[in-house]
Amino acid sequence: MRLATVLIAAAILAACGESGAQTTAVSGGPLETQPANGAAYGQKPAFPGQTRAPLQKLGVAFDVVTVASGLVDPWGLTFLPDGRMLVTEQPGRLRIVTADGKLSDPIAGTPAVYHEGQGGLLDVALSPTFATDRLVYLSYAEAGPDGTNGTASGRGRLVESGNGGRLEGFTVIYRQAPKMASRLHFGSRLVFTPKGNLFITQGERSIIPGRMQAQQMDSLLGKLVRIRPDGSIPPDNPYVGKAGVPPQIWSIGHRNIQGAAINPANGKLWTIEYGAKGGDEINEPEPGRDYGWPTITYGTEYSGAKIGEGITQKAGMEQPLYYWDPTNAPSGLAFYNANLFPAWKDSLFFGSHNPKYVGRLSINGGKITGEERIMADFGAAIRDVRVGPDGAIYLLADDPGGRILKLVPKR
Ligand SMILES: [Ca+2]
Repeated sequence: MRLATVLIAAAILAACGESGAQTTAVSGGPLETQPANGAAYGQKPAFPGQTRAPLQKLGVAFDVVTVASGLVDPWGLTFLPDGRMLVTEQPGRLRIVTADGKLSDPIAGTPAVYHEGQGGLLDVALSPTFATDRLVYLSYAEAGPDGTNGTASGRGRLVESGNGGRLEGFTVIYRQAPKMASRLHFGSRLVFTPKGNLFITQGERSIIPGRMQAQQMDSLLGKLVRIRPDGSIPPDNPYVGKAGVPPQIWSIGHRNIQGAAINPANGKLWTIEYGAKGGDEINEPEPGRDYGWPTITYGTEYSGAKIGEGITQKAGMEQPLYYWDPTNAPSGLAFYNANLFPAWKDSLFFGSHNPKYVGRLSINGGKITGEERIMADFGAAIRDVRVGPDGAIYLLADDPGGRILKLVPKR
């Protein structure tokens, strides 16, 4: 009976789908069939459809093309106006990559990074007015005194020369505080809003003193922040003028956000957040809201122990739009709205590290209505997912090949 209902729903979805309905959705029970870690503590979703969406195989045929290789731990990718790419390598290098895969020399003038554990050079983004200002924004892990470190962001003007170039006048525009001695949970993605403000995602540093600060208003740990491009504070940020609260804060209670993108349907930021053993989440973070970590969360500690009181709901704390248990270890997030793959319109893609695949989610009315795994047999952990100007999906493979891959329609 339940299966029949789902199949009817899928048929209606397919019938109502956009012009691109050249494929037939195959749908059924949930994609995820493994037991949830949180089941040991009686965890249940807060609303129907919050987890374990129906498997929805669109059957889109694609080829995986290797665009470039030889990068070391590529982490972030963005496109220059002429179709070339800027790519970060976690050890601390920024390179220009041509559409046919030639790597430039490392761009000079980038900041020194703390390259241990999950630290290093992380995301890269272009100024919304790059055509005139040539500004390139970076996020990275930065060393501090006494073995401490933390997430930072800065910008410099790209000047090309020879087989590379430099970032001129690199200036720090944001520093997470306090810095902590930890190798983990730096975030970090950079996303400009349609109005030109800059979201910086980050983490809570993983160690317990950092984790507990995700709920502490005088700390930037475990917070999503929003600034103006020069580092100043947007006057409509939710905590402007609140004594003792850093005015960069947008929302609180986050664990480690390594994927973020603007939803073209409503212009709002969506984030994908790394959970512990289960509890990876998708959120649409609203200003001044508390996303719960570590007070409420799905899943468990890596040990299997409960996290805090083991609760998943609390008044004043927000529920994720969607969550996974068991985990997928997500990084990179991209809405697909291009024409190269009509059937993938209105899908959300993310990279997964464990297991290794590219996730595709169907979105309908702001809800996750279907889920499939593509490239599950490919064997590469995916660090970043972007949609290119050509409508292809570009992936950074976090594997020994250090590859930029792109998905194009099967020939
Ligand atoms: Ca949460």
